[in-house]
Amino acid sequence: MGPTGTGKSSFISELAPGATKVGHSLFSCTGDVILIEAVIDGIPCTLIDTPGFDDTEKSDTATLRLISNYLEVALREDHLLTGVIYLQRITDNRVGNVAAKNFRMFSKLCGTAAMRNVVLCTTMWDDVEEAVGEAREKELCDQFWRPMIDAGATVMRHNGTEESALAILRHLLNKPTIVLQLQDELVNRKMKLSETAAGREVGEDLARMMDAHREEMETLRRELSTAQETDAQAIREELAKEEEALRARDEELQLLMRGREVEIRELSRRVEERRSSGFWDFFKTLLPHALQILPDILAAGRSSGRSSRNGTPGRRRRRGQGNQ
Ligand SMILES: Nc1nc2c(ncn2[C@@H]2O[C@H](COP(=O)(O)OP(=O)(O)O)[C@@H](O)[C@H]2O)c(=O)[nH]1
Ligand SMILES: [Mg+2]
Repeated sequence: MGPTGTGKSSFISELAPGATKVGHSLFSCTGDVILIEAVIDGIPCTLIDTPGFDDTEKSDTATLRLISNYLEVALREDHLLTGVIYLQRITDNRVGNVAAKNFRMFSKLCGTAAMRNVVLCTTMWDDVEEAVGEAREKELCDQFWRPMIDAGATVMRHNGTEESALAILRHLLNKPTIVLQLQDELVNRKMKLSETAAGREVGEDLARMMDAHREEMETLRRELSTAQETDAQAIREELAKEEEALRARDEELQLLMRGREVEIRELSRRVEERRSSGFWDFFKTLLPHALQILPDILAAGRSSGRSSRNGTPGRRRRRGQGNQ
């Protein structure tokens, strides 16, 4: 998770080369929660790419609905999460509004109980002087990220290489699975999305923005009542813009309140479809790995009879370029 442009899809591509092109999306008609199968140290994994809460195409409500639909179905289907990675660019010289909002949403979504399975990860280290990056990282750890670190989250760096992406995955892979706060609220406590901590955050943001639009419209109406005809047209245009913005926020609020039963049913159906074609998917996922370890298996076969620790099929081998 994390704001747009922090390197989420690139991170996944390091682990599953070409994945963003061949990524298996359950959600092609609804957007951007994308599941990518990969094999890490011989363990089949699903990497989940999510949109940030700053998408130019989608409102925060739409983004939250996408993510919560996925999380709800995943828990219902017993597809539990092992870890969550939050990305932040180390090249950003301060935590701006966008990053702050994304981090707020992230913490409301995860909840403190899941923090031991969270990695707070800085990216783009190749684009910053080490000393500058270190000072920023310290500031993040001392201030912004402090509560999550205190609750058990780990801070790691990703320098854009496969090795560093793998190190982060390995840190998470063997942990016990977790249920995120949003999953617990939606599935176990049967809350509506608007009642969850993440939903309330988006709702409060919307309410604040709607108040600001109403106040601005009030001011413009007062100005209009005393304005000369020469200024009146410009004021009316501004008023129309504010009205339109207020209507858009109101629609977003309605979307936040709206039930998700139809979307959840549709998503569950697709998960079921995917499961029934699961053998082929699983086979396709394992195939590159199987080809990679084949020479080891053959070598182990040839030397069978001799004691052969070397024959352990490639557990720590790196993915070769030929697998893309
Ligand atoms: N310099 C540098 N650029 C990166 C790195 N990771 C990603 N990028 C670039 O940052 C941009 C955004 O990356 P992307 O993976 O699409 O981010 P997302 O929006 O979070 O999925 C792309 O142009 C990437 O090529 C990195 O480690 N170093
Ligand atoms: Mg992306």
